[in-house]
Amino acid sequence: MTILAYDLGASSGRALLGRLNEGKIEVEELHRFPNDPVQVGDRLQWDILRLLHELKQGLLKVKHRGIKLDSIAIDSWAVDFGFIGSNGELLGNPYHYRDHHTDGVMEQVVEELSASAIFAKTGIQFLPFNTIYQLAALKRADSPLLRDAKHFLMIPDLLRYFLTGEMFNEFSNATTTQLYNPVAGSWDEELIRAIGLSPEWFGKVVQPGAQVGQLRSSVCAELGIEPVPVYAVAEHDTGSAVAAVPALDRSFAYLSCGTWSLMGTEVSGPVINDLAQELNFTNEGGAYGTYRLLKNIMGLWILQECRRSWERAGISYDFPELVKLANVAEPFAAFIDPDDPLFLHPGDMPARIAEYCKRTGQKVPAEAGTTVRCILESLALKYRCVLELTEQLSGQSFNGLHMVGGGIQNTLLCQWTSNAIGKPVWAGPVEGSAIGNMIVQWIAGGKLSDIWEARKVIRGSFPVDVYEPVHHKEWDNAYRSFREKTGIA
Ligand code: ADP
Ligand code: LRH
Repeated sequence: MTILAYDLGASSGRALLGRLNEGKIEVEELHRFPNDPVQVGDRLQWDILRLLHELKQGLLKVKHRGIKLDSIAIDSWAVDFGFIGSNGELLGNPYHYRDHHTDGVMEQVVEELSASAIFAKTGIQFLPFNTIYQLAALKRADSPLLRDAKHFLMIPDLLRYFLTGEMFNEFSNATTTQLYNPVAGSWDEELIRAIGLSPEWFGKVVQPGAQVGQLRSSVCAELGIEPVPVYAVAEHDTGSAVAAVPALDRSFAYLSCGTWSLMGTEVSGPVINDLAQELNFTNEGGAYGTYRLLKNIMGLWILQECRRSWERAGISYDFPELVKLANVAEPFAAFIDPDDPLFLHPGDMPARIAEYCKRTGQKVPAEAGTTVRCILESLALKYRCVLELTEQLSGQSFNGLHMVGGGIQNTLLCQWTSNAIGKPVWAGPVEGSAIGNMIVQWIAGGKLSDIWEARKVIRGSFPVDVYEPVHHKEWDNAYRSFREKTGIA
């Protein structure tokens, strides 16, 4: 049984072939492409049609290899969306969640509706780019999009619609909107109306594992291929990544490490209480009744954006080069809180890091190596902080941390994370989201029985690199100084 998983991250997309052979998963990367947003005037938008084009390139590569697919599924980053009009066509280009049109909107909505009411209904953390605030921003700007909208689709829903002609809202992504009520098990119409939108736009919510169509005839005719069933999976990439964590214990801590760092634990129902709200944890829906009790950490976005700044200045570094420079730079010279709002939007990130360090009375990193060291050490220390909060909130103590995602190729970050938390880090697999996408397709196709069997199979199929903590005393001292400099309590 050969299946295709499309995994679209905020920095790149890929199409991976998956085969299940004698209880082992074999994965082959067929197609990889950049996912570069485009600035149009004041707006930052996704190049959604280019992404569709790349999905088709993946299908052509399958065809040219003479492979017959049993099924296909798509996962992507969360919160972003498009609207379909009455003629079935996409209205406008989806906005990027880092666009400035949401500036100040979360604060206004929270003032009007109250944070505790929104959290009680949704269990979702307050992030300024959540779908609810993006939609409220469009409403407040009297966007023409809202006049013509008939259907609301998240990014994977939208791409799936382009491929199949069928419109569904997938559950895991729907929960990230902060408009879905996980206790009621439906869109929260009251909340949708409260921000001035129409509940009719929000469609039927399907669970990961549901078959949601097949490749439409126009796509098959254009590419010269046969129809293939298309499944819904945990279409939120973080949902797929956590489904692929090769944990043996039912209670485990994870860090999905890519553009974002998502850290938390898996729970069997949403944890909606005062402490979760106070600590700003989220309860995102996952596959097979699981929820992710987690916190967003700004993650390797800061490094990606530094790299882009240096590139603009004519200096090209790849990630391994940057990691090497960090490794030989002065340790613990300066710290940032990666989650400071200063770092959310695209821009001159090295200058912002310098600004942050100046503002907090620290030595200003002067070149690439010291800047990258500051980012990676600060991330590792922030991971310790969020792991402690996860333990506090879930009432558990974890004996180590699972890391998955492209960021685990940064072995220095994995080692420093272990040093910072004083516990082992188990790193793997790199392509967590794509593999999580695949296991739901296999469970739906009857090839695997459930998520726990799937996790065992993943464990037996991919290497897990173990990092044991070293120099923990130094990191412990650094943690104190990190908290002092950044003001993190
Ligand atoms: P996303 O899915 O959010 O687009 P990925 O999971 O692909 O992100 O992870 C991308 C990040 O992984 C990059 O920003 C970079 O920091 C890190 N990375 C990728 N390749 C390497 C490498 N060879 N060495 C070190 N870090 C790497
Ligand atoms: C990671 C991710 C994360 C969301 C963010 C928008 O790719 O899906 O879980 O918070 O992107």
